[in-house]
Amino acid sequence: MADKYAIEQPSSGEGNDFRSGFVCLVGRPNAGKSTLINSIIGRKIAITSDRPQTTRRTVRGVLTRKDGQLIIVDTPGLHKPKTLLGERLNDLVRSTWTEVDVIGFCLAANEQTGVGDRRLAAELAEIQRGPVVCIITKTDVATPDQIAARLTSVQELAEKVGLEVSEYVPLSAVTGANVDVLVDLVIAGLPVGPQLFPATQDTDEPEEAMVAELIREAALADVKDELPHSIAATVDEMTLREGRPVDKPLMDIHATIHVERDSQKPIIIGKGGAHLKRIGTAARGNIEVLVGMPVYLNIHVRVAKEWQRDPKQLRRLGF
Ligand SMILES: Nc1nc2c(ncn2[C@@H]2O[C@H](COP(=O)(O)OP(=O)(O)OP(=O)(O)O)[C@@H](O)[C@H]2O)c(=O)[nH]1
Ligand SMILES: [Mg+2]
Repeated sequence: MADKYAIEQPSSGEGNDFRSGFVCLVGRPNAGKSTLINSIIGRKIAITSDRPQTTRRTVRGVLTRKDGQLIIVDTPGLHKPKTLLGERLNDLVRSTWTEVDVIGFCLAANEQTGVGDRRLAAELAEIQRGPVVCIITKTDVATPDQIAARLTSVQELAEKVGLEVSEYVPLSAVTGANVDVLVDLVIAGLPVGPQLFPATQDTDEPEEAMVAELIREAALADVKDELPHSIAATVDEMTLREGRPVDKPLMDIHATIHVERDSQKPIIIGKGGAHLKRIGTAARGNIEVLVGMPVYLNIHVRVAKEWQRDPKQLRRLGF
């Protein structure tokens, strides 16, 4: 496969200095990993929310430049698991970081260095093979003093646990400040190698999976408390409506939101279906951008009893 795509490799003049490889973003929940991958790729390929533990699958983004190709992998936030789903998500992070060339350790500038950071740093020190870049995120919502203090405490932490940090990069994925600096230095740290994906491809996420995620994101956006963790979304069918004029295509999408308990179903649906309608409208906007045409979206709500703890249900939902 690499050979096939190597033909498409942009010529670099000198020939053999094109770099390629994988970087994964790891960090505590809510550190801003998914927002950062979207900022680097330049469009929404991973969903984000202000709820911790939003990401549940690895999402790969591909950035191709003249000097190299960076495959950037978003991972779930590493946390203390309370359910089988939580354990699976942590396992996914740990299996992902062993397979990449560079690790981007994300820590929010507006938070204090705490126990969770210490645990994660110590674990990274233990598995370290290649460069680890410390990314101090969300600098737009931190004062210069806060950023400096966070940098110092993370530096001290790295020294204490024996984590070798190749670079510290404070940035904001929201304003874009310093994101280019991160990309430049990560690409420079990749091994010389061929282009692995076609230059026109910016993710290998299947469209259906992205649609399901956009529905989950819309549902996460306005439910309270524990409910975010209980929600899963799947796409049952995605087809082009037949008999439409060529210049006016329409996509029919049938999807399901799964909740864990009977009592959660009316919360998602809302009075007279008002809440579900709001979720559908919000999701549809992003889905239409993704698929590039108008969408008819039908969402069904289903109870999958205690799915976060049930291996069979987890398998059905793709975990
Ligand atoms: N102001 C500001 N907010 C940010 C920035 N990056 C992320 N956020 C916000 O922080 C929250 C969490 O962002 P995510 O990107 O979903 O965080 P994550 O690390 O992927 O979280 P998990 O998937 O739960 O591990 C969201 O509300 C984002 O809008 C940033 O650079 N500046
Ligand atoms: Mg995320």
